[in-house]
Amino acid sequence: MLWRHSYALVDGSERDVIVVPNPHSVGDLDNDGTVEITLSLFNRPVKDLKWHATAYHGSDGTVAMDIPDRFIYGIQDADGDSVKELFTMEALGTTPPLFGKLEVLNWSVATGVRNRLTVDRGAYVRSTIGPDTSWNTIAANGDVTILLSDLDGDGIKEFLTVEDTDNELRRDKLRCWKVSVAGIVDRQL
Ligand SMILES: [Ca+2]
Ligand SMILES: [Ca+2]
Ligand SMILES: [Ca+2]
Ligand SMILES: [Ca+2]
Repeated sequence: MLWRHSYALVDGSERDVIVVPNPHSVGDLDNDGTVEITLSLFNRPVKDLKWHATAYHGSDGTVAMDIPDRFIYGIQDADGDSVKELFTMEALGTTPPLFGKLEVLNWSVATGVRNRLTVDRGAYVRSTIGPDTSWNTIAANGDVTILLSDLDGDGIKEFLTVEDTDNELRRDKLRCWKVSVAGIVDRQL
């Protein structure tokens, strides 16, 4: 074993941390040749009763990235530059909201966190990864990630968001976002 983080309390009292992995949690997040483990953690790595978008260095388990108040819905390289995009939502309570502030972020040791897109009162359209993979999970929703696909066949990937623009907790707007290194732009459905 290289390293471990134990989240169970030794006295057997109630668990004080929630760990939510993603189908793409293990991999090189910033394309620097080293593997990171990227997770949504509640109450860790800082014990502050907040969600954290967290990446641990795969080699030694030390904290590489820690973005408080963020929940991760997708970890995928959408624009093909080998740096993975983090599809996050602002989460201020113990449960991420139905609609929230979405931010697509890049992170690297060299540059820190970089914002690629912000969508207010939004949610990602998500899908389960296919049954044909060799990958498996026991985590709730552990096989769910954002829907990211070349929807119009132009060789550039798109993803979808829904928004609740009038704040009554029902979706009233669907947008398709085209992701390239130059930027993430509304494709105007
Ligand atoms: Ca890395
Ligand atoms: Ca990328
Ligand atoms: Ca496309
Ligand atoms: Ca609405």
